[in-house]
Amino acid sequence: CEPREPTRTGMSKEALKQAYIDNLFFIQGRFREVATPHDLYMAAAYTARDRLLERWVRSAQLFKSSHARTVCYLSAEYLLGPHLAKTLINLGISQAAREAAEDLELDFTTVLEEEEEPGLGNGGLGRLAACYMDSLATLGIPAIGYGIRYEFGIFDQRIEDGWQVEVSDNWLRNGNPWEIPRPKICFPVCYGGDTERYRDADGQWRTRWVPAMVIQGMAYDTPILGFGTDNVNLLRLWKSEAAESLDFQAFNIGDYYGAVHAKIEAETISKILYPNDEPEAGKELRLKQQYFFVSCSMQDMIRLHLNTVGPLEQFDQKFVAQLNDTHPALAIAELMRLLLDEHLMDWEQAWGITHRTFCYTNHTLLPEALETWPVALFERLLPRHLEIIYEINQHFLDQVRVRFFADDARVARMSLIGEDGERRVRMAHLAVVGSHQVNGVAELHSELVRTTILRDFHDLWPERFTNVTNGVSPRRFIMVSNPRLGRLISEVCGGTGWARDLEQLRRLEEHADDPAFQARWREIKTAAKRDLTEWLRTRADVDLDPAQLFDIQAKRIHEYKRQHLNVLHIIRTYQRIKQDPNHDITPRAFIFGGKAAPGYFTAKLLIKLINAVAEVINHDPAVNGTIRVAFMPDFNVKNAQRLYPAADLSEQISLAGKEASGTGNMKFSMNGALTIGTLDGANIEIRRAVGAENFFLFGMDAAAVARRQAEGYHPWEHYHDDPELRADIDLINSGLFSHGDTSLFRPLTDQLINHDPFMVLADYRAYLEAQDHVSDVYRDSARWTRMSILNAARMGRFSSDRAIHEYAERIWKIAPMPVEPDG
Ligand code: 26Y
Repeated sequence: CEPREPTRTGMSKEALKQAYIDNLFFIQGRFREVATPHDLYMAAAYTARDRLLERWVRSAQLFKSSHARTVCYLSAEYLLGPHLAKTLINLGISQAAREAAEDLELDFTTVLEEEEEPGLGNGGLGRLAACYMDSLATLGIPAIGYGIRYEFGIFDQRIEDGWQVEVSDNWLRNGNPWEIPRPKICFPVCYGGDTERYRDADGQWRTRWVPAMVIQGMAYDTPILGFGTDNVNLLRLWKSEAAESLDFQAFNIGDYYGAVHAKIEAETISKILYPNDEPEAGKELRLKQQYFFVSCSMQDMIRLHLNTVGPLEQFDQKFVAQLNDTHPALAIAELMRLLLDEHLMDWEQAWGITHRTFCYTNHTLLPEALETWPVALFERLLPRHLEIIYEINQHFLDQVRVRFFADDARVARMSLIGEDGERRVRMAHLAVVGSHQVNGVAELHSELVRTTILRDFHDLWPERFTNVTNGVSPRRFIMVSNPRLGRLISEVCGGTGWARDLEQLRRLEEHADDPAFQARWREIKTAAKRDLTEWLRTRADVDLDPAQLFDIQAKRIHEYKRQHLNVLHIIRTYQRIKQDPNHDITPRAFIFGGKAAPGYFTAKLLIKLINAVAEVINHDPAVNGTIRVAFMPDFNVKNAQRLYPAADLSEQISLAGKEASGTGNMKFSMNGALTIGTLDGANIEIRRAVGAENFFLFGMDAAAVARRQAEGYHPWEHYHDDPELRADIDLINSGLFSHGDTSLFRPLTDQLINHDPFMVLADYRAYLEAQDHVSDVYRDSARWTRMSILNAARMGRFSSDRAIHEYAERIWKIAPMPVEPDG
């Protein structure tokens, strides 16, 4: 008889079963008969976690003893998605776990469904951070992800009477088995007060910050395991607390209420994720959040460095810090403060270290999305950082003046402080000046960064600018979300190696015209469509037909993403059916998913419009089910995983020049959806990769958009000149979709006819033509299937592993450090 494997680390089915039963008993305190679904999930999570922790400890030992160079990814958001399924896959024990569950008479899927996902992000930027953490571990690159442990993540979305209703996301309610609290890893974080000058022991003039308030941040660690490796990295999220250790009690003697109030104020800082992807004016708490996590993270990095490598002069050899947009850009000023004020370094040396440590990724060109903070707010909250920013600015502008003599306009444009109107700190300028590399997230986007918003900086430091096109995790978005497709690919590639080397998808190409393979491909797509149909039937009270073309637009609701263009096409199709019941229409299900920022009125009205159109079309006997419209409530990672595998057509229809990259476009295409899209963001590169003949292109490109805008755009002319467009908009205004209320959607339609900042009307005709082409091609099932296979086959480049490899080689200068398998 074979020796029994250790229960907590064994990988066999038998070891997993024993571990599961132990965990149910000793951690949840339950036996099978009385266990709730949540108990069953927790026992499974702990079973996976034990195996994770064992690898984590080995990784940490290796990284520490070898003084490994480490990437610190600074991000205000991480949209991780459920842990359990991904962890089992990365451990390579999915199948064993499934069989163990079968033996124990557990429904594996129900156990997985029980997990509440950490929704610590809004959308693309937060999900990108999660994919990058996954790839860093998979590539064996030592990394720490720093962020905020929001007590409430992105709100849950319900749809009531067609409107979005926000419900708070109490994700920690039932406990979080994936995090390890580290009460000993905590740092003070200060706000307010004043600065004062003093002479240090060497008689040097120095500055110290005398704050008005001190709180503390405590670390919560989540281990992140790579796929097919034993490397585990660390996601370290900070929770804010009252700084009781700092004599807080004595300070508040006799003031019990005051003490409780201070505690609440401290805890407020990491309480909730702001559900916007555009800055809101005057949100002091957001600035506090940004400083909070950045200060904890920089203090932690200095502590780690002093514990291992030693002299702070070598800080930038140990660490490189990547700023995920400007949200953590304050880290530049904070590292300067720590080096100058706490470690008594001189300016030149501190600046050299800081500048060599940071890199900055820009994620937006929209002027309204660029972060700036009022100088007055800064002065009140972070007086020392404002002084440091002024000094950085002085050194920087001196450089600009030397290079561009007597060009005052340029100096004003480039300054870290905007002087038009209320004086404001420009965070993107701080990020560029304090970093040695700056990148955009798709080729077009990086080009526009260089030539528009950061043009002056590119003139000064062209070598600083580069591009790294985004990527997504094939583990999450193929293996976890579409296991049927994953199995087929493994069959073709002879194993699961493709999931670490996505270029292997090319092997699918040989089968693109094989009728038997095509039939299997279609069967996988149809099965996913059936799953989604079933889910939508119970959750959204809508009945789809898996034989229809599934046309999906899933992303945040935003005018620049142009969900309304999609709606106009639906209304056009509806009118065609009404006008000619014999009109030969390709049956379609139009499916939407996405959250609107709670304060973004137009986006919320768009959700209402989609649901209103759905209600009419889905119940009109004249339509007879030929077309259907569905809004998937609560688009999050879990639900996204149901959508991508089921899509025939992916809608990527933003106005050219507005979507920095997009990542949903990649997730759809990897799952065999064809794209209808504009020449925007990464669409351009996807089209190039899959071949123009396998992509439905329409609309103006970025240059045409710029020209149209320059010559003066008049949407009213399109409305006037195009009778079908006019009829579609008029139908909305007629009240047909709003029980006779002719004013409900006026804010939307008026905006389109009179302003149309995202040129929906200008692209309307081209979009309809492309959609007609889609309908024609879909009728030729062999042709469509071939295109679908080729799309998936050619998506290798869009793995986040490729993106991380580029960052590591070109930007971070860091090599993998593989953790050897145990024993
Ligand atoms: C300022 C704060 C409120 C804020 C919070 C979140 C601002 C922006 C965001 C999120 C931005 C975001 O998700 N941007 C998206 O990043 C993706 C990853 O690079 C891109 O693919 C996508 O085009 C871009 O819109």
